[in-house]
This record gives sequence, C-alpha cells and structure tokens, in this order.
Amino acid sequence: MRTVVLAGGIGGARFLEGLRAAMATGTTRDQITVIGNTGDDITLFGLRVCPDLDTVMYTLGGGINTEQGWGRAAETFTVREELAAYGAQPQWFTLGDRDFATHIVRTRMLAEGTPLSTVTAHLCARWQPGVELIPMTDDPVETHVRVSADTGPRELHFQEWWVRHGARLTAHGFRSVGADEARPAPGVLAAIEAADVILLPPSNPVVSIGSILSVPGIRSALLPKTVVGVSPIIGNAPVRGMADACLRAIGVETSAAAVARHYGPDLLDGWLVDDSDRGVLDTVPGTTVRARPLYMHDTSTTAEIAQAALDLAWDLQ
Ligand code: GDP
Ligand code: FO1
Ligand code: CA
Repeated sequence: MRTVVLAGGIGGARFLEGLRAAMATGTTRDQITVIGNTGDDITLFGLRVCPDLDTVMYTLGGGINTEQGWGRAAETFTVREELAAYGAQPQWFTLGDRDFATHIVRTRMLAEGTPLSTVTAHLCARWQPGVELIPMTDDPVETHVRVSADTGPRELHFQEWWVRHGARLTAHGFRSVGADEARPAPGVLAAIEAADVILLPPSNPVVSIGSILSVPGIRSALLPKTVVGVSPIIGNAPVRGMADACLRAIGVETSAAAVARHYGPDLLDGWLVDDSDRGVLDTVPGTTVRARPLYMHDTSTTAEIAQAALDLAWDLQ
C-alpha cells in the first residue's frame, strides 16, 4: 500500500513512528512518503535550519532528543556558548553542536545549487528513516505572523513568535511568504497521485498542515484522494504546544470538530477524534468521524492510532 503523510514536526514525527510500526507488519511493498512542512524554516548565523524536516528525520532515524521532541539526543552546546561570547544574535533559538552539523551540510549543498529535496534525501541517507521524506517545496517559503505591537501592526517570523515570545503576542493571522510563487517539490504531486491513502497526522492544522496546503497545486491534488486525519485537539486543547494560539488567530475554535470543518469536507473524508470527544461525531457534515483513544503514549499505542486511520481510509475507498 502507498501512503502519503503531510507532516509537521513533533506530532507528525510521533505519528509516523506508529505508522511505520503498523505498516511493518504488512507486506514489504508498503511505502510511506512524507511531505514535510518547510514553512518553519529559518536562516540563523547564515545557516538554513529546517526544524520540521529535521524533527521527522531525527525521530525516525533514532537521533531525536525524546524528552524535548526536537533537536539531537546527547547534545552539547559549545558552539552556542562561543557565539554568545561574541554577542552573536539571536540567542533565543538553541542550536546544539550535533544539530549544527546538519545545518552546515544543508547550507553548503544549497549554496552549491542543490535543491532542498535532494539535500534532504542526502541527509536521510545517513538517518535511514524508513520513509521517503520530501519537503513540500524546494522554493523558500516562510510563515510570518501578524501581531500588533505598541508601535503598530508588525509581522515577525513564526519561530520568533513561537520560540522567543512563546506565542503570547496576540496573533491576527499568518502569511506563508513565498508560497504564491512556490511549486511542489519534485515527487510531491506524483506521490499524491500514486497514493492509495493520504493521512493527516495530528500536526498543527494552521502552521504545519496549513502551510503545506498553501503551496499551489497540493490541495487540489489531494481532493480526489481518500484523505483521513487524526485530530491534534483533544477536549478543546492541543495535547502539547500552542496550536490553540494559531487557531485563535485564524478564527477557528480549538475543538476537534472545528479543525475538521476548517479542513473542509471536500478535502477530509475521514476524521479520528479522541474517545472523550465522541460528542462531536455528528457535527462534521460530509466527513466520517470515528472516536478512539488518540494520546500517542508510545510507539505501540501510536501504531494503533495509525492502524485505525488506515482502516477508516480503507472503509471509505
Ligand atoms: P510541531 O511542528 O513540532 O509543532 O509539530 P506538529 O505540527 O507535527 O504537531 C503539533 C501538534 O501535535 C500539536 O498541536 C498537538 O496538538 C499535537 N499532538 C502532540 N501530541 C499528541 C498526542 O499524543 N495526540 C494527539 N492527538 N495530538 C498530539
Ligand atoms: N523550540 C523551542 O521552543 N526553542 C528552541 O530553542 C528551539 C530550537 C530548535 C532547534 C532546531 C530544531 O530543529 C527545532 C528547534 N525548536 C525549538 C523546535 C521548533 O522550532 C518548533 O517547536 C517548531 O518549529 C514549532 O512548530
Ligand atoms: Ca513545526
């Protein structure tokens, strides 16, 4: 079976660990293609950092800091300390020594003219994530956040809003800068077309999945396919992180049903909500909703969630 997953960082990566485990029990011809969000990408100290691609790659490759959910395990911070000693800015974003090597290799290849999709494949050759990881686009796209400051309205990079300000500055909207001119990376549309099933993991609906859908051609390619999503919202709250601040900024209520309605019945055929949200089963017209436990405690519980998503997709074919 050919499965395509649209993934952000932590939620996407954890779901993929479960999906990979669930599919490992199937036939050897099973294939997982991940279309990764690059809207979070940022250039720091001249280096291109791709947090969501790296989170997926390190998680599936066994190199992630599991407590934190991002960055490398057994990390050290000598370069960061040396940069700080020079007063080099910014200091609000923590890059570890091991992680720096990834950004150095990536930035050098990009500077030589290698597209990000090829660079990502090169990095994955080391990590062997067991999936094909393709960035949504090779073109630069960055999510910016509109906020109001004392000095008037202004826009800042998503990472500055999320990491530096802890998403506490009231956001009025997001702009996917560069998306209008961006093209899906090579392999993205072909993978969607060839897929038996498209899965939306419990990733941030606005700045992870929303950012991937902002690349012209991706959403329309998904419409004729069977698309099943897993709610990132349980009991009117994001399980981890600050996705509620993102939803509020675009006027969507923080609930499993509202997120499904936001994706829309033209895109979303099936939707898994947590057992505690079974009250919303009949409130998403045009989408088949099923309730089951959705906490990704460990790989085996996550594999059950992934299997439930595959089963629902199968029933909807
Ligand atoms: P990020 O890029 O690192 O923010 O990660 P994603 O966008 O891939 O996923 C973030 C989302 O994962 C958050 O909005 C959470 O709501 C969701 N999430 C995290 N852990 C769980 C879990 O155990 N179960 C479910 N259903 N959602 C989760
Ligand atoms: N998240 C933080 O909250 N603080 C950090 O300093 C930070 C550094 C960082 C470095 C590399 C990387 O791949 C991810 C990093 N993240 C950090 C996580 C990440 O930027 C965000 O959680 C996501 O992009 C939000 O979707
Ligand atoms: Ca992200």
